[in-house]
Amino acid sequence: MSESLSLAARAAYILRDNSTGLITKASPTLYPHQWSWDAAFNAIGLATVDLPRARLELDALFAGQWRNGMVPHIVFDPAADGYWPGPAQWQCARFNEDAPAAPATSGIIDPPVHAIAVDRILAVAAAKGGREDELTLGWAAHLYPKLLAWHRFLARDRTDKSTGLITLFHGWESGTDNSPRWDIPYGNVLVGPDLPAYTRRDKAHVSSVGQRPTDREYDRYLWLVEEAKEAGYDAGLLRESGSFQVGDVLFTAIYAAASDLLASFAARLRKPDDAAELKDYAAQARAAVFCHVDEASGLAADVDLRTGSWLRTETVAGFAPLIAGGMPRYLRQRLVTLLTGPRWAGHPALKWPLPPSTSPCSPAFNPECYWRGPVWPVFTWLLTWALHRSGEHALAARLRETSLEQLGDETYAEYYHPMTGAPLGSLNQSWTAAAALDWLLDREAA
Ligand code: 2M8
Repeated sequence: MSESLSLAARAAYILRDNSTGLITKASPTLYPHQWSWDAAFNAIGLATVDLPRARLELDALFAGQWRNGMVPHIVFDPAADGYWPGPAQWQCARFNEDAPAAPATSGIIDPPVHAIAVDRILAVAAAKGGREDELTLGWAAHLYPKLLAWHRFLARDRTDKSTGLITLFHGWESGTDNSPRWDIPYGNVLVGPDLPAYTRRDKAHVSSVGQRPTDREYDRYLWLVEEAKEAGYDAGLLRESGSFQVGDVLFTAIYAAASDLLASFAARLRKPDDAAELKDYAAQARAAVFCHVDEASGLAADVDLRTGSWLRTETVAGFAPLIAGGMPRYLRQRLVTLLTGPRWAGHPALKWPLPPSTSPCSPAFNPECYWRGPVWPVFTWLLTWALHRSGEHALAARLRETSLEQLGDETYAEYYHPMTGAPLGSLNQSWTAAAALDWLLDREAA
């Protein structure tokens, strides 16, 4: 079997094995439920091998959408156990009348990559043509109002008026949970004595606990869940009471790109008013990201909304402007040079020239720990997608090929040690397999 075939077969097998028949678990044991942004990436990978399952993946996720348009970061599988905090901790339907009684969900959000996924799925279906193309187009038209409600929710409930950035009330909402980008705002989260007792379940699923966040971090994570419940999962109340409030440049950039794509789809559906509204969201979000580029480093900076300070830690989220798209060429060149240079993918100590989650030059860099240093293939995929979109095809192809080399051990790990190349976190992680499948399709098309 050729190397590509073997990689593809194993990746497809992982996605099949992680399926419950309805959803794809984010990973076999560490994350036995459906995560929102994982589902979107997984659907992209599934589209390459099984279009009906790609469609089902997003349908199942949107079954958990709240009446106010919010797409929760987890839709729980009632048959799965072993993940904490689960439905009993979130109790969303009890605290917020917009939450569905079933399926049970979490009460916070994930980055809005869904319209990006729909766009990719439509492209794969169009290349196939025939009945699958027709079915997929019909499916996307049916999903469209739900996507629009989701984007409207983010514009209405989560856009910060002063910075234009999307506001997050929990680090989990960024998807980059313990990234050092959040160290300062988390330092101001004071855990009260009434934090409920809990037992972590995640540490049992990794080869060393140093790969996961610390217990101190988990206290804060749970504390913020308690705060959110107290506020009835209401963004207006959380703006008054939340002890963690940040403007996230990466989330906002993803929102800009996804709103652009959804606007194009709205135009295709002959909904010019929606298209104009979505274009507006995209333009405002993009402008907010560009306004937060730190002149000295060239990277975009998040904002601690409780103090107004910019958060300048060198994390991969700083490349948000590349993801937002629409950058003037000279600014894009500057970011591309930075991305491939010695502070990032060109750092001499790296096993592969791929961007780690935190720059090895940053004092916060930890090569083994979760979002504090390892390379995340799914994030590299997002960068290759964005680079293609902005015409940087050669670099996108280089990162794709290097990533496929990285995945050559076929462990499909959640993240990798940037210096040794060791697989870390969960093995057989769905979104890593999904990224590989899309890269392989892209390689074939090249
Ligand atoms: C990780 O986050 C969850 C909490 O949401 C966890 O650690 O329990 C993050 O990497 C997040 O981005 C991802 O969506 C999730 C499932 O893969 O795992």
